[in-house]
Amino acid sequence: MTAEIRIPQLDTPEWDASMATGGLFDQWHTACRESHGGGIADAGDTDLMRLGFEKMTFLDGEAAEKLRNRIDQIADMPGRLIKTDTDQDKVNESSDKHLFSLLAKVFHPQAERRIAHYFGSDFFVHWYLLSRTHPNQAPNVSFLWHRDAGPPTFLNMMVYLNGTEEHGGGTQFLDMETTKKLAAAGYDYPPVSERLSDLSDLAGKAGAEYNPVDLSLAPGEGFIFQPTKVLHRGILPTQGTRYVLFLNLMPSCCPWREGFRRWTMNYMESVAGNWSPNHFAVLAGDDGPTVISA
Ligand SMILES: O=C(O)CCC(=O)C(=O)O
Ligand SMILES: [Fe+2]
Repeated sequence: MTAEIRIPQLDTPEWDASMATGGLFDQWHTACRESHGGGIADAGDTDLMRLGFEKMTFLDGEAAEKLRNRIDQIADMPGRLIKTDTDQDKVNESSDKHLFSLLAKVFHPQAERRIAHYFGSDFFVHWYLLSRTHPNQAPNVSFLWHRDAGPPTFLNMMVYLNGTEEHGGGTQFLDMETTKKLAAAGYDYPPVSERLSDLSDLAGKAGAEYNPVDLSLAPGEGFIFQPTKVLHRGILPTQGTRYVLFLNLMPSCCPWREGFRRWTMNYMESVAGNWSPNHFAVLAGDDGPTVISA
């Protein structure tokens, strides 16, 4: 491959610009598109492209229940449960075999096609998170309306492992158009302390629709969404624990199965703090773009 990706030194103005449009992450994406050579046009006009989020079934009920039990099982092992101040429990899956077979189920042909269509290239799983959220907690920052920071085009996936009927929680989205109107009215990337749980007043002033759908989900169903382009927020569970698998997806120059082999998937502790250029050279291998570090 001829494409060249130059990684600037961290903590320089060049690095700060790496996530801007046309910056390092976009350059990587362009190189991935080129190496893919097109040929993924059949996903058509999807909710993911039109609205910025899409509901989909990722796992069957049995697989969802198995994973939910696995979270409890890991959480019971000494030293494996990571508690946060908001009572969202997190666990790390240390078995690559388990992770790989889980991903092979989640990325069934329809899901894989949607994602490849969105990126116009292959993709890889940058990080994952297995989480348990207990009811009646004070909302943390993800449970108030926000957009995620990070490179412009990444995707997040959430797979609900137990149904919304069981826990009363969920995730709400506002589509890209509404999100744009609210940004123009001042609700763009508000500081965490100014995030709101209700945007109806602001939407009224902005001439935007405010009708976040509260979508009920069965075990194994979930969302794929553009977190930098759509306002979203978690809804805390009210009557039971909410079990969710999160995946963070980025463009890649090789298929996710190969990417899994090349890139040691991070377990994600802090979403916003995890952006780094570490994956570029690893994913590129000998056959991808040339990655040059400063
Ligand atoms: O926990 C949720 O429902 C929301 C998660 C979220 O904000 C995200 O994945 O970016
Ligand atoms: Fe988010």
